[in-house]
Amino acid sequence: MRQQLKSVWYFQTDKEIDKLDSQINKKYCGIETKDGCRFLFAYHLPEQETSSNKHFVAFAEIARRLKRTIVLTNVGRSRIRWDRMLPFEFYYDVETLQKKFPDVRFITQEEFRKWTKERYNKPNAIHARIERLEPINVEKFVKPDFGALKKMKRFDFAFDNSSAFLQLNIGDDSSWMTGEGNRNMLNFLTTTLNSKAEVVLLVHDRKFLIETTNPVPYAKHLTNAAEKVIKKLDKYIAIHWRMERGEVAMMPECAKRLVVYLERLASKTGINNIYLATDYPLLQKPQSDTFHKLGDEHHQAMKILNSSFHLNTWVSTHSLDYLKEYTDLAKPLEDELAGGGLQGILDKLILINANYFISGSKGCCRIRSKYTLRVAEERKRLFKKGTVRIKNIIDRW
Ligand SMILES: Nc1nc2c(ncn2[C@@H]2O[C@H](COP(=O)(O)OP(=O)(O)OP(=O)(O)O)[C@@H](O)[C@H]2O)c(=O)[nH]1
Ligand SMILES: [Mg+2]
Repeated sequence: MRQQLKSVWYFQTDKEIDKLDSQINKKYCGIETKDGCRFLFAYHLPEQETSSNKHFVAFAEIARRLKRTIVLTNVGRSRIRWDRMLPFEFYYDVETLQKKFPDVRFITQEEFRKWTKERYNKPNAIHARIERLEPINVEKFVKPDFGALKKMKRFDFAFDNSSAFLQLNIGDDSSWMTGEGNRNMLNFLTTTLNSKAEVVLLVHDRKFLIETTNPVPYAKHLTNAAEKVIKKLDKYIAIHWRMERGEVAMMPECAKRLVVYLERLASKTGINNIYLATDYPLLQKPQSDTFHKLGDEHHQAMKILNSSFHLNTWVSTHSLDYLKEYTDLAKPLEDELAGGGLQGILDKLILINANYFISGSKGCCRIRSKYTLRVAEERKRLFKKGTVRIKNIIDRW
């Protein structure tokens, strides 16, 4: 390939090279567009899965407004980021996302990477960072900061003196969370990102959303795996214990309180199956990569629970054993299962469908966890729809 590339450079005219590039564009963009390919690549979403998921939908909306193809950024260990090893479709149901955005074109990160590599004249790019700074809805041209971009050697972009590095100020949540503020923010982003560059590289500083964002649904292989557990357990009480940021010293006491709570609930409802979802390390590492303070108290708490009940978990139910079939992804999947990511999604789906859902009280867990709140939100939706198995939305032990 290198050889061929060289000979092309030495013996072809500019016009011929343009023609070759235009063929490459056609191969990856599918359609013959007057302007060639136009991509939006949100390459690093800073939050963990529950929030990043919604952020990605916001980027899809921006791609729609800009009439750009959106790159389906890789995923792994509960993040949506270019440097992760699993394809986007391993976490998410791309078909359903496509139905939500029928006029947006998608490209996998791998195909996008190949496009940048194959091009003779490398695609030109601009870089924009959405910041929660004031004055709001103001763009600033900033000094090129190649920071993370330098590490992205697997892609090839052309930055020249005219390549813009933009800082887009949207202010804090109160400026853009709802209503007119939200519409203004989106219009501002759409206008400022309306560039002729072939690639818009976009990052953001933690939070930004479109008002009515529903999350991207999860991949079919995960909903099927969850469905099997839900069917097998039939009636079950599910607990979400997000230990990170609970008070470490309180953990054993919290476990004792949970045992009492569960005994009462089981006898009141006649349901004895218990499913535990937690960020505690069921295998090697905590299942949240921001969970740094794992102490003896966490282990004691888990011992108390285990000695009181038979706890069903994603490990005990072997519900992710089928991932061994993906031999070409063996290494990233091994890393994933030792830490967190896919199992967090599976747990979430099982929690959503439990007959009873309980989570910790103040001090015992991360009480404002978006993960827990997302489960409650979805249960509420199912309850309102008349799903009979949902007996409560959320209670705290
Ligand atoms: N397997 C598993 N993983 C979990 C569980 N709870 C949290 N995690 C992991 O920890 C991550 C938590 O990140 P988020 O999804 O952002 O939720 P959160 O951190 O509770 O919410 P915020 O702090 O508000 O962002 C999840 O994505 C999972 O990977 C759980 O019950 N089971
Ligand atoms: Mg988080």
